[in-house]
Amino acid sequence: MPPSSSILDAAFRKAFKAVPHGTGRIDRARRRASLKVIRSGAIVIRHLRGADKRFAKPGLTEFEETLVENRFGRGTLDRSRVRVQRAIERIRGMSIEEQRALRRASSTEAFGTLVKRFYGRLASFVREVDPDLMNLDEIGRFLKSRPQLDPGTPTVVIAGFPNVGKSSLVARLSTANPKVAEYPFTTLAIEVGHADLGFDRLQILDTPGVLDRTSHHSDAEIEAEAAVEGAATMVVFLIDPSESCGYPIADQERLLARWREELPNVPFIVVATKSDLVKEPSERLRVSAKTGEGIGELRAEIAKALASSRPEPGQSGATPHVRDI
Ligand SMILES: Nc1nc2c(ncn2[C@@H]2O[C@H](COP(=O)(O)OP(=O)(O)OP(=O)(O)O)[C@@H](O)[C@H]2O)c(=O)[nH]1
Ligand SMILES: [Mg+2]
Repeated sequence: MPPSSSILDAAFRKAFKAVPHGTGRIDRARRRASLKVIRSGAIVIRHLRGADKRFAKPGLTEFEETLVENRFGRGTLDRSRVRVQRAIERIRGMSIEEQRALRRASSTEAFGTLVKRFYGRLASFVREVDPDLMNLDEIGRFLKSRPQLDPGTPTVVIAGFPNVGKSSLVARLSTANPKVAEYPFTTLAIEVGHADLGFDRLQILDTPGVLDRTSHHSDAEIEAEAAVEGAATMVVFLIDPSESCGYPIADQERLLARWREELPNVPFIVVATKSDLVKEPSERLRVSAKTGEGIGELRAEIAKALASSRPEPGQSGATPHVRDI
């Protein structure tokens, strides 16, 4: 059943029950008609506002915004919101116009015709936004199913190709206990862990592996990209030089280069993982989630990067990014 059907059903049912006061037959009939217009319009507006409420002030966090954009397409949410808001305005205007017309009319037939006309136009306005109401409902349910991030807490996103050891590292660094397995795409959705670096509580996000390609992203990859693009205070990017993950170093480096270019303001720490498997030295921090090598240094690097990305006291940069249309 399209959303408009239940909205209109509720509006017409309640409006029908309007009990007018007043003296004289014509006066009562006019008031009854007027009440039907006011009530049905108000009920529809309440429902439309309710559909938009989730997205109204204070708005989505940058992570949610990126997630919705990557998943549903750029502008989809804003277009639907604008159409619903426009429908609200039109219904409000139409209700005022119709009440004016009712005041001028003088027969019960004329009242009946005006109410019928109002109901017809109301129904067509609401049906027009059916696809938008469905969009808003779907996007709302999608966001509800995603992990809730605290936009005020610094967020370290652990990212990289599939199977490079992201979940193993997250388990070392945080309270999270993500699944680790020897095959790629074990992690399919973001998982949130918490850590304490002594001065600050952090959110540490384990993300699904991402392949370096610009189209045909899976839902898991979309989620990881949204975390990197929309939630990260900083990114810890893992490169597996042992290639035991199953992917060549060159491909992993390309993804890193692309993200760095796309996100020039986000600090990246690049880590060479599985150092217990690799003899060669590296200019990058060598870390092993297996033996614990490099974990202390990584914690210190994260703390340093966060301290330098922190805004000066008094600057407003610490407030989470929120936006409304
Ligand atoms: N030898 C060694 N193996 C590791 C290390 N870290 C992870 N592994 C192994 O690498 C495989 C993948 O580890 P995960 O932590 O699941 O990797 P991931 O990057 O989260 O994988 P996806 O979620 O599939 O993207 C598992 O078999 C781990 O045991 C390490 O430091 N040394
Ligand atoms: Mg994983």
